[in-house]
Amino acid sequence: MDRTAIIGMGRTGQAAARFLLQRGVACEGFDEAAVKLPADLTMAMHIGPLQADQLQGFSRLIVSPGIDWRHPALTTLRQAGMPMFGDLELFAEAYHGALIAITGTNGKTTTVSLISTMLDTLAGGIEAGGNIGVPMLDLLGDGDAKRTDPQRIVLELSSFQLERANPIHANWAALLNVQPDHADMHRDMQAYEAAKLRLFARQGEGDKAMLPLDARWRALADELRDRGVFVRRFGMAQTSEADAGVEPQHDGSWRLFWHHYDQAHSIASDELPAKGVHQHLNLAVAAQAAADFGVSASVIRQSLTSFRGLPHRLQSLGVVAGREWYNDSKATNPDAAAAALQSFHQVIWICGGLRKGLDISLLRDAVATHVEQMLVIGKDARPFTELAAAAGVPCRVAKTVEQAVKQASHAMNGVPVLLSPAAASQDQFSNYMERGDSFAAAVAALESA
Ligand code: UMA
Repeated sequence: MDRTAIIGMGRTGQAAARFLLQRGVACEGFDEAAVKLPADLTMAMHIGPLQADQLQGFSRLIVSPGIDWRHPALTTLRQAGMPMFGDLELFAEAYHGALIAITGTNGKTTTVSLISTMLDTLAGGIEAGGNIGVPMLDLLGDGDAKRTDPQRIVLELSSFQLERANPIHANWAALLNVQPDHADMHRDMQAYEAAKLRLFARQGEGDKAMLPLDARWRALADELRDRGVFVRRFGMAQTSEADAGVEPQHDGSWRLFWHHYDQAHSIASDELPAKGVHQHLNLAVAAQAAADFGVSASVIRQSLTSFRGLPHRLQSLGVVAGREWYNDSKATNPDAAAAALQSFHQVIWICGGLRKGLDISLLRDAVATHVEQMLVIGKDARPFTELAAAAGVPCRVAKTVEQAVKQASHAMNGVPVLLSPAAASQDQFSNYMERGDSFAAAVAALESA
């Protein structure tokens, strides 16, 4: 009998189990930590370190994205020929509607959220899922036609999801950027990039691909064009040089633009509540996707001017104790923090956490130019104090978010404070959201102090 082992019983594993059980496939769950399954899910569970031996009798494995693909037990089984995939493989086999897929190191969730908002105004709407937090298999019907599949789906795809599926077919696919991240989970930067580029491997005639304008992606753009893909480019450019992006103006501001066929549409940066060029580039990609699916310019404009940005992404917490506070806890890698720092003239920067093997020295110039003072949180402060010394910026080790907020509030001038850690949160928190919430609570506590 066909039996599937589901490795990792978090959100992805539970959705995969539900999906397979609804379709009559026998499955058992494996997790290295104790997991409490929801009442609607009844299945055999195995808790404890993953061992190749105990998985040998299964016909295939479905592996959650957070489990290292190079886990010794998985490597042994793969070498022995065991079929092994992630949830994206099951999704791609089952879904036949219109698929928009977004990948990249930074900015995916913002882009997917806005695409979802804009395309939801069309008849038939759209559903959003994947790395954004809703398991993609939860978006699909229940297998016996009582609930049908959505007409359109937009997926946020991580390198972990892409690497563990055969190449999928997306009708509209975008790569936002590839910047150093997850060095602890991929063999090297090439492997990380290769995982992301799998997104385009099955695109062809009639599909659209959106790529950054930099020369680095020119060869890929040419290759896709040769296969008949309609290639769009985005970046900081004149409207005549790119399909979408931000166009710098003489006064230092910029205009976000996108195209509807040959006609350029644009909107001034100061009309957009979300802050930062890097966010506006993501918004421009979303606008282009929406235009390509037939959303009118007026609806796109309305969505852009009412989009305040997502929590934990350069999110203003308002003026408290005489200065503005920004929560950018989602900046879990150096490039994300660099983009945030560049959005300010001068800032008090709260940073630090779990470095995931990433090199933070690339932040030196941004720190030297935009940071007045550094306050370091997290268990291993050393790389950050060394960065401060290299950039010539005063630095204190605050250890906790609460201490950092207290120390920042004592700074003499009204310079804004930015939490943009350039590191993951798991040394002190369960995730970046909990870290951002602690920051917001500590800032709010200043008001009552
Ligand atoms: N587990 C093990 N052994 C391990 C690691 C994990 O047994 O070595 C178990 C854990 O005990 C847990 C389960 O596996 O029970 C967790 O699985 P998971 O980490 O894959 O988490 P899910 O809850 O399935 O969430 C995943 C994504 N998580 C990761 O990719 C790490 C979520 O993205 C995603 O929203 C969700 O699927 C739905 O699609 C989060 C994320 O941090 C937001 N993504 C990374 C990022 O954005 O940087 C890629």
